[in-house]
Amino acid sequence: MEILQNKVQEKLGEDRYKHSLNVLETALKLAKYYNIPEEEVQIAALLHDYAKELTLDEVKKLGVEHDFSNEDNFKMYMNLIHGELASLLAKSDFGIEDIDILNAIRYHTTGRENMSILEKIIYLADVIEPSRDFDKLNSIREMAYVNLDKAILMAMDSTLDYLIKTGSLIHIDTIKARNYIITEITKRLIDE
Ligand code: DGI
Ligand code: FE
Ligand code: FE
Repeated sequence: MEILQNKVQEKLGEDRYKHSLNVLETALKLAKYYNIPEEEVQIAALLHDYAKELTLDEVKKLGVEHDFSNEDNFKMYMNLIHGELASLLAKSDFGIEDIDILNAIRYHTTGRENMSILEKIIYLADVIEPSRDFDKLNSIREMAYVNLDKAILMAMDSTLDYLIKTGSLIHIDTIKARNYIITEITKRLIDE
């Protein structure tokens, strides 16, 4: 794990490395609370943003193609695909084969339908780690230890608010993930 941590430190600027350690710390707390094995959480948390500072050439080499014709496009797509890129690198550079870990890394930005507990923990830890600061964050932090799905829905709503305010394109996985969680929450209300 130390080797992994050092490689992440080499690859990322200081702030993003600190963010990764914060996500690690937050994810481990959630993992303990929800009885998830530590090792998977550690790997996924440390690597989730591993690809975020890749250059255009490095992204092209990994074979993930989008319209990178200008700087703004590249930035937007990097926001959306750095999870996918990191999951590719987790496999090729670190030999990670565990599909749950790879999915947690891959879908940490948008979420997706039917997320595993590991995926949910990484998604949420990324949003609520101690250096984050936005409206409603404290209520999401509290909800994280009451109802994981409800906390994720709140986090998704905040992200959507932000995306709408900034006129951003909304990824279909973001919508699908939110619809799925709402359905789950509603189902559980009916079951109870
Ligand atoms: O990598 P981080 O900054 O730790 O966090 P992240 O991977 O959750 O999110 C990266 C950025 O992606 C953040 O500014 C929000 C944005 N994002 C999340 N969902 C969508 C999105 N951007 C667009 N355009 N569409 C989405 O659906
Ligand atoms: Fe990220
Ligand atoms: Fe992150």
